[in-house]
Amino acid sequence: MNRRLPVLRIGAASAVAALCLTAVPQAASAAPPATPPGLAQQDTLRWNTPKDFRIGSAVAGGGHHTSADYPEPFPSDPEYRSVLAREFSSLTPENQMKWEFIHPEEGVYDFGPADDIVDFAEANGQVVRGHTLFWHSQNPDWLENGDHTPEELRAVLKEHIYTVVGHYEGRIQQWEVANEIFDDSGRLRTEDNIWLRELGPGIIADIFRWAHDADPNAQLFFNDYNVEGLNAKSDAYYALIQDLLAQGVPVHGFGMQTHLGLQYGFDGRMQQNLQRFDDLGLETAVTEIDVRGPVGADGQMSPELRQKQADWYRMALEACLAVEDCNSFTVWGVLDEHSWVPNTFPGYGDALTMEGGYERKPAYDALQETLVRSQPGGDAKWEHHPAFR
Ligand code: 9MR
Repeated sequence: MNRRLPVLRIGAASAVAALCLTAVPQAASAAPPATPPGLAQQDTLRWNTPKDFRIGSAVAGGGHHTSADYPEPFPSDPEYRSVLAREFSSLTPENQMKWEFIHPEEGVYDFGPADDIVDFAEANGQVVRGHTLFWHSQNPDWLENGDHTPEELRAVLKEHIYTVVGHYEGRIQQWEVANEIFDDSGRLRTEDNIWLRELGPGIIADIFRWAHDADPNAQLFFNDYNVEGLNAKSDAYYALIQDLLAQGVPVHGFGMQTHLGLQYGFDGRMQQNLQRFDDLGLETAVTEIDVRGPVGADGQMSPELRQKQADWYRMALEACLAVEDCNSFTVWGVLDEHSWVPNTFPGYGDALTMEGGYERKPAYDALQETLVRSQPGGDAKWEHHPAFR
């Protein structure tokens, strides 16, 4: 992909809206209606995304949402669904494909909530990122506290991957096959990851081979947090992936979750880091971005911090857009009110790009502006919209 990011700076959201209107081209043939259904304004993230690039969101449900004081928004809230469809071209089930939800009892699968997301995505011209097949967290009790022998565990894992990946064959763009397998010092999680502990590191190659066998068209990813910059953890992935590729293991991508905190720095080498994985022939992606900061009693950061947050969103998106095969950028939820952050980090939050009644924060405007700037002269924004398929 050939994208250019001109130095032109556009400050105000209103300028962005004006730019969107002038930069969006008309279709060369089969002219689209002037006002596409569900897309009355060309003022969305999705509309302004380069045609071979996906802007995504997690779909709230499961996990911390199960104990929240709101009904799960995806099944129950038409406005939530409409914003998802309008703003994003890629969806990731936030929890609904994790082991504890999709495989709650041994040999029993519950595909319902994840099926609903995949159906919705297809109806709206969106792709789906599958999350996740191999992790140390959110595993069901029957697995973590069972008494399986290593041979049985291997069979359980293989059956799970064939069943889940096979169930969605042809419908998942990218699978997060292995999630968070290294700790921050770059050591494999051989204690808290049941599979690595019981089966050893050799299982990593097997799960990629099984997933590829079950869906040869899905792109198979590693995924982790704190790997945006150059550090021991990203170095560990870089070495492991080179090793696996040399063995012919079907690894296709590296995902940077990008859960950032304003109290830490932004590693300015994110583009360089993405590039080195790109140079291995991989797809790369920003898979779960949010940018948290200290909040007051109202749950909000200061305006100054919100501006800094917007800058960090912009820098992450610019890094991705600048790398040839960084083709997907996903925010870890739509609304601050649904975010996992305040649950896990009390006193921190305000981490996403919209709040309340889907009001846009400076971070939203920064993303939209960056998408617009990435394609001066315009590109086929409407291509991924169902109205034009
Ligand atoms: O957002 C998810 C939240 O609803 C769950 O309660 C939590 C449980 O671990 O997982 C959150 O999502 C995580 C993702 O699956 C993997 N990367 C870190 C994310 C934030 O914790």
